Amino acid sequence: VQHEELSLPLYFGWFLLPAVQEKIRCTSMDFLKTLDTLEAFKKHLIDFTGKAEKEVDLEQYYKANGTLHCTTKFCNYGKVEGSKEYAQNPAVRSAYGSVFELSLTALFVTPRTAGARVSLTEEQLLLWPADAEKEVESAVAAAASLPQGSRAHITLGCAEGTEPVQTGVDLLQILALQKEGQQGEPLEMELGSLIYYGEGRWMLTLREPIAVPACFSSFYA
Ligand code: 2AM
Repeated sequence: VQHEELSLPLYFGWFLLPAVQEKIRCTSMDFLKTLDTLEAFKKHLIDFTGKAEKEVDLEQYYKANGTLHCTTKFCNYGKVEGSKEYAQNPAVRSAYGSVFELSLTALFVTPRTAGARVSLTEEQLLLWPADAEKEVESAVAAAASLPQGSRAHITLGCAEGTEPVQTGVDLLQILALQKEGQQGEPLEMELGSLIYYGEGRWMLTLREPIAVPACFSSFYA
């Protein structure tokens, strides 16, 4: 039994194929560069800096961490509840190693994280843990009532001292605000429409979703 537990990974997820990693990093950098120069963004700079008049270079602000991926189940080598059940789920076992097409439908930033929203298909939702949205209930009251898969995302970068797990929480928070109908004037940009949700939270809904091939697998080291 102990042996089985040792074989569980740090997490399961979809890993972007090498050829698209670079493309998504570029798209992300372009977005940050554009955001940084917008008057609307500059008006709310204090959300990021804590001080008026201070500048921020968004391209330097977020630190990338490793291979771009969309986590499905965080297992922490079996320490997380439901890890073993997830690994043994027939849907998970049969999908393991195959390539899926993920659809990126929005880009978002907060003073803590930068990420891309992933909109999962019915087939992809079979690999999504039932409790993923409820896990963060305490952090985001309304998140519990968001549809399954709402938390799906790719972390593009984290501010100094922020752990990547925060990206999904930030996304759920924005979606909860969206659901409550709290949105300002959308700013129409080349890639889509940008909305400010207060407290440094910005989301760009893409006019054309970006399709990326990604391999369903797991990460150990
Ligand atoms: P991410 O999915 O938001 O990027 C290793 O830390 C990976 O597992 C990261 O990709 C990270 O966040 C994700 N992760 C870490 N802790 C987690 C948790 N408690 N729940 C879900 N995902 C987690």
